[in-house]
Amino acid sequence: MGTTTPEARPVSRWWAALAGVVAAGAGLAVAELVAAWVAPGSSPVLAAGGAVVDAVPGWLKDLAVSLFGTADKAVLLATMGVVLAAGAALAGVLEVRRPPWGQVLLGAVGVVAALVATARPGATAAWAVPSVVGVGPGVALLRSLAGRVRRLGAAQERLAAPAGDAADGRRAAAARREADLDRRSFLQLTGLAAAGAFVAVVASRAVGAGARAAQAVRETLRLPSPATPAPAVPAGADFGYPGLADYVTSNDAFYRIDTALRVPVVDPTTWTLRVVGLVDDPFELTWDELLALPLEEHHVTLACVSNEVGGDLVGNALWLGYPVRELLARARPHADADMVLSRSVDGFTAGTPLAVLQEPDRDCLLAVGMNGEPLPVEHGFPARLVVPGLYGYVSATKWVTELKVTRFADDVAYWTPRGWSERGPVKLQSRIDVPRYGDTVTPGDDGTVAVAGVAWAQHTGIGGVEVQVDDGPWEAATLAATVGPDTWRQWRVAWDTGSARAGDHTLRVRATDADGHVQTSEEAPPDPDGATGWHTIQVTVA
Ligand SMILES: Nc1nc2c(c(=O)[nH]1)N[C@H]1C(S)=C(S)[C@@H](COP(=O)(O)O)O[C@H]1N2
Ligand SMILES: [Mo]
Repeated sequence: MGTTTPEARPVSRWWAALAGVVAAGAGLAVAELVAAWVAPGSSPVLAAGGAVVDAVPGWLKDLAVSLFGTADKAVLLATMGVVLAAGAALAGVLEVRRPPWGQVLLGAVGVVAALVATARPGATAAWAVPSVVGVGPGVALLRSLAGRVRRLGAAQERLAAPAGDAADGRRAAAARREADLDRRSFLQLTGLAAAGAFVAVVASRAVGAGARAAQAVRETLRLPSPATPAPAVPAGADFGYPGLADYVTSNDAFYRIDTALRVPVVDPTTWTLRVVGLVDDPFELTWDELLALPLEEHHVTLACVSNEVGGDLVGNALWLGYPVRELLARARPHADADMVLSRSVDGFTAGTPLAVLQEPDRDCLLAVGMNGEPLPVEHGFPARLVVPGLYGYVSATKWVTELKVTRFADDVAYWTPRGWSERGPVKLQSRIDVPRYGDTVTPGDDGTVAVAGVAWAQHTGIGGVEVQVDDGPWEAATLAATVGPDTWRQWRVAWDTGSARAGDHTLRVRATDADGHVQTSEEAPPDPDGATGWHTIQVTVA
């Protein structure tokens, strides 16, 4: 063997290509398996396919549909498969001839796939995980297979050298044995990788099947109309400014927080809610029984205790459900009970004060609908709790299957031993959405800049919002209309920059609740019971 770059003979070019295809295929199979756990949409194949569909110009899409009809998706996937196989073969040849460029190519494809997946609608950062995890075994396999191909090529070269004397003959026999060994070890590893990839793909189909089934059930589901519809959203509830959070958050834009690595998949036809514990009449409610009850619809703003001042772990939705207070009344709690421990199929629990759930004028719901649809799978399908005025971690159990009436002295909820407060009433907060931190703003013709945001004090309501520029006086904001105290409220101020010199300025916001309490300036981190402080941003006036 020479000291220069090992050159493979043409005969091993096909082996090199095969090495690339097998390595890429195995990596992709691993990625698909991981994707089945992360989220159905995070599959690199589906994400890349979706991106291609979105990027294809209209005329080409029309042409594809007219040529292939409903098979256009299959044609797309097949085309992608061919392109991918060609690229993988190229990576194989590259890796055999110019290591490590094949690995670099495969790695780069993985990185691009990860980026494409995270850019899909509804994607989270986690959608990068399948591609990132798949690249490892793909690259390692490519490296190892290419090494075998290279050795095989070298052995074949020695074989091809003309045999002269007896020593050459022995050398040739040794080279032949070596070539046989190299070939066998290449084929063994290739076979093993292909078998592994096959198992991974079968497993990913099996893992994904449950999620697809639940998704399919959800899609065909028709929820009953509410017996008590929500009051209409008043016309003036949403200023409609670009960049300002919508008064009603769409399901796609709604923040998601839970401990579930994999979204629990619950079949509503087998789902039940058990109401048990310190009650006279424990009972179990089926899905059909729940839907037959008179349902109510309410707008409620949900907030996460982990939300930083100025953060976006808060959203407002229209929830359809049945009052929890009625369920509790039916079970008849004992007088010494003071907590309801709600439990999810995935083991998560929240501890909610029993008295809060029983309040006649607080609309705590066992919710089945969100903004006119069945709950999205990741927001708790088929049923969850929604409690106005309490942070999600002590109230908003998704995929809920049990309400256990108990006592704070006897039971602990999921987050309590992990350092979070046992009780979690939502704290009065306000946020500046427009302009954004660091923006350069240009005053309009009237010399003003629109400053706007949201403020919330669930179940108490917002009474006022004020904005301060630099160390100037607090200026009262105009409040948008609202359906009631359980939702956040938009606010706006026309900041008159006439007196403000062009340059850097600080904007602060503070809210006052409907009871007259002013939001505290004292800064507290989210841990253990919710952040406080005034949202403060820097902007530059051009
Ligand atoms: N099963 C389950 N339910 C859960 C959680 C969870 O981790 N598991 N997290 C809670 C927390 S901390 C919050 S803030 C809300 C968030 O609800 P969302 O994801 O629909 O916005 O769900 C709550 N319900
Ligand atoms: Mo939360």
